[in-house]
Amino acid sequence: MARIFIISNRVATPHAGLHAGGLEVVLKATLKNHPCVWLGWSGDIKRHPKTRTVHQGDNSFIVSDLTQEDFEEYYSGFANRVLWPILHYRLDLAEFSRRDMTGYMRVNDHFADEMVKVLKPDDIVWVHDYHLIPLARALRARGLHNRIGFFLHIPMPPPEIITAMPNHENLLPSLCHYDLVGFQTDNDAANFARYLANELGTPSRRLGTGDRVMRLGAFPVGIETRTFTRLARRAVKTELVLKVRESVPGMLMIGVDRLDYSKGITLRLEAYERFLAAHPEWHGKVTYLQITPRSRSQIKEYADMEQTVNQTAGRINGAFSDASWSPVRYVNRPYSRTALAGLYRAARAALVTPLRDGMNLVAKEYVAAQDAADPGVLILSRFAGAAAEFRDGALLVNPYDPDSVGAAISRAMAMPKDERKSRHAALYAALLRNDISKWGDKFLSALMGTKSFNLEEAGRMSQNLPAPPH
Ligand code: GDG
Repeated sequence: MARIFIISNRVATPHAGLHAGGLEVVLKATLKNHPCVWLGWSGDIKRHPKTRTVHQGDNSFIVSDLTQEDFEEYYSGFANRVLWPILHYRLDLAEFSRRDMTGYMRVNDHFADEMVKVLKPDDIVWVHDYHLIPLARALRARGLHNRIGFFLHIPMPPPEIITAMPNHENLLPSLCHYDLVGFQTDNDAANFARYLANELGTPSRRLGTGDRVMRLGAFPVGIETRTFTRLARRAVKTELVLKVRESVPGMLMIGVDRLDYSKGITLRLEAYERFLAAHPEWHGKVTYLQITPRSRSQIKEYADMEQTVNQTAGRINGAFSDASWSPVRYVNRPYSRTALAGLYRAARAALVTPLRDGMNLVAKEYVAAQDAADPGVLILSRFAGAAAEFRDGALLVNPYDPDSVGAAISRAMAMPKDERKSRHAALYAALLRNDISKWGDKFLSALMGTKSFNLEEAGRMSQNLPAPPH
């Protein structure tokens, strides 16, 4: 039987602890549909790295340790100090070094070597995210003929930005070794098509490399909508959520983000500060709960940001609190998915204001969690991928303009129930149109060039592929 062979930087192995990250949420949902192998970094740094396999039901998880050098150059270095900021339009934060890029290529080669040991000729390979852009090239160089797809979870900026990255010409064109390259939105796909046209002179979204054709497409990720709604309905009655409700005078507003500069948390707090300054009538009647698990704390920009967010939250509380109310509750620890679902449902509004985001699942989870009879309001950055699907129901804002975000908070708090209900109905319909249960199969059928996805047929097709050109 053919398998889906997934590879991503991190692997959500069974029994792994709480980890906040959109990619894992998406892949876990996808894994339910087909037998999969999932390979990636174990998260451990070892002097003598090992690779081990865990089996659960039809799925296998293969995790490989990295050395300190790999971690510094591939993960902290090139992936998170060059690709992450640049792909989020932040050239100002990129710190390029050739050494890191060499480490990035070396770890990609290492993953390719590990894959070659276990890959079967009929496996369908699906590579995820910016850590593994050159993997298909490394696999083709090792003689692999399988179908290989790539999905980028984060944005693809316009060529004017990408081309500022030193050595981009050695990295981005390597995406042409995939059979299909998927993006979150049409805008991302169009940006990459324009890059290819400018740099390689390719006229369209289908790019041939010998017998092989590389295609581009948009495959916006979704969530398990109905499952999440059910979870939130139960979770709102749990002790934690009831305690939070009781301890908050008035209405709750929520933000949930990994601690990351792309999420715009400081500017968001400043917008809330403007709202409080402009609307004394809301003092004591709204509390903003910001849940922000730490991520990538070893990287300097992240540690700096933690300080800035702490200071901003402290300043707001210092300026506006009284004995019975603090306007901001800022927590750094992760919560269970159930707790998050219940807190979303208990909140009258969500502030989701990234400066740039591939999609943003928090926006989608917040909508799914609402009580349709008395729903909350989603305040959403126009620069999140989710804005393309949520135009009709969300209050779309420019996160760089704290006054306009402050005005949206005031509008959300005062919004009459009928308007909240009609906006929520539009958002929920958009969620159902693009449920995550369909996402994997949409991508995989596009990868195989078939109308619908059937694993057996895909396995047969995968075996009959012509050898790729060298
Ligand atoms: C990348 C792209 C794209 C957060 N805190 C906790 C927690 N979370 C969960 C959320 C949500 C996920 O983590 C975060 O997903 P996002 O999509 O918002 O953001 P990234 O992690 O940056 O994800 C993004 C995504 O990949 C998928 O393609 O949408 O654009 O950047 O599910 O609920 N989960 C738990 N505790 C927490 O405290 N359990």
